Amino acid sequence: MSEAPRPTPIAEGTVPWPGDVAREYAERGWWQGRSLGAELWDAADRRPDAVAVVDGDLRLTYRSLVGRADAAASRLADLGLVRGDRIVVQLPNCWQFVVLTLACLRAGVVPVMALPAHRRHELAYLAEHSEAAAIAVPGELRGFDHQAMARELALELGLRHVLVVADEVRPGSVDLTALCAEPDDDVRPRWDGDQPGSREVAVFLLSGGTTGLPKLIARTHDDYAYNARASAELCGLDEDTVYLTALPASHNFPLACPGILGTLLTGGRVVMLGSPEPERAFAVVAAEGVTVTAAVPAVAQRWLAHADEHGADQLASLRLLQVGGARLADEVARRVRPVLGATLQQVFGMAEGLLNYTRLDDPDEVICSTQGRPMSPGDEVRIVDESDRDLPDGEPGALLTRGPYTPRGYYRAAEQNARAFTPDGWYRSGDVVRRRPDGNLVVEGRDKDMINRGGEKISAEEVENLVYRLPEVAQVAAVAMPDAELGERVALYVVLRPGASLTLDDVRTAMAAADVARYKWPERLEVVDELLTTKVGKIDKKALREDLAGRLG
Ligand code: OOB
Repeated sequence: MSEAPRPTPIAEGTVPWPGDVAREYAERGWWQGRSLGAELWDAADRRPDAVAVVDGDLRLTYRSLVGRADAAASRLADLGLVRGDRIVVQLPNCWQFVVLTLACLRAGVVPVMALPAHRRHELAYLAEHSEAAAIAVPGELRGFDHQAMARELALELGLRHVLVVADEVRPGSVDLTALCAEPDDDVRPRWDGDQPGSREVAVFLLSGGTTGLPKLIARTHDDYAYNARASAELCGLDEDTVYLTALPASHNFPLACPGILGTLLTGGRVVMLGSPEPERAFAVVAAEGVTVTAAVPAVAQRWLAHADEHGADQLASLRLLQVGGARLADEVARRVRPVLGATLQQVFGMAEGLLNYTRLDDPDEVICSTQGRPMSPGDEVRIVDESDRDLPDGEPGALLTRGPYTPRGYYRAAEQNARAFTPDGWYRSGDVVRRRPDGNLVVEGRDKDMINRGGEKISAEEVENLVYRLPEVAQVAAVAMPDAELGERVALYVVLRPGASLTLDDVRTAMAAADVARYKWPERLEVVDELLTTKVGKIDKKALREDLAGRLG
């Protein structure tokens, strides 16, 4: 193994934990000083013949999984992609996602975890901001030609490679399925190239979005391995665990809470499924004996409705249903065990780090009416008023946090960091929570300008910036519209220029033309004479939300 003499190539732009804090995290054993790759390969070596990944008819043993990932690391190196390079990864839930991610973790190539729903608008920004060398996409997905989009982007931005999972890989693109194939004579059996240090960046996650442009969260090997390992332990994962990945795999929740990485660290089995749609998902749970899965509240509600109609016999093996990403209504929470037969775990987490979980043996009252408590004894949580003064238990306030898996700043974002982090490194989550005397947190709302559409986070500012491009628009505000199915959808309040007219369709057409991910497209338009403002003249979003509630009846 060659020790890299050069400095960490991408430490620039990240905000490290202070030295004494990092030392404590290491001394307490939370940071193990090893790369995620090293930890995963150890786990694989303990159970080489056990099935690690299932995708449809394909079943990969641990031996095959790490063999393929090692081979993929070599093949990436042959393409000139080495430690410190970034790849924008936009893949659906498929086995290639797992092999590519493991290859990256092994060789120190950093995946930028994009969503399948993203389009040029998002991907161009992510590629540029991360200075990506390559992009990985499906050929076609839900009728959209990702390969064509990726090749345009590559040309425009000078990406060196387009990696594609498809039956038909066009000349000039790299066949990602072949890249993830079993080792052949051309590649060394075990990756013996550069390996990343534990304090280096393992993955870039995307922030939930409160600013005009999404931010990248640089999660290190030390912190992300702890995130996955400690989550796996808290959730009682073991070698018999069969984890169903039904949410988009590049989200922190299904990736590492404990998700794919936590399951693989424990020697369990990961089942990849393209969508959480209940008919398919229930059948796969039954066929594969799934024991654990993660859902957002909108998915949990669909599963409950499906079970109401067709029963839940197919879910007999399901032991644990994790629900998070948005507030789960207490009434819905109370139906999970009786209807689906699984223990509910509420998860209040964030890609920025802090994870709160209800514990498996908590009383029903805690599981059904709180969003749990921090995972780690190293997690620090403060609940504060507008002046950052600590509030007593029981009083709702803004959540601030620091800890062994919560980085101290976004990547290359000094200006946003000044707002989103306090000078002594507390992350301002933007959530309004209350702490009960038993330590559990209840999410009461939020003070950040974001719309949570079925767990997908949409920055109001980003939508507003896009709408301001329309010549008809004088003033715009994007606000959350309550929705029974998804929790929230995007609604717009618009003041038009004199004589102009505008319909919702016009706005959505403009969003499509700007290649914006569809989940961000507004779903209601209110044209008004003026926008309600606060005493200091800022647009009053709270008043607008109340106005909208009135109009919706
Ligand atoms: C998860 O991560 P992100 O980064 O997509 O979004 C984080 C935000 C939180 O700040 C909060 O506003 C909201 O999503 N949220 C919840 C929640 N879980 C997340 N709000 C109310 N109740 C909950 N249970 O969403 C995420 C990351 C890891 C695990 C689970 C969820």
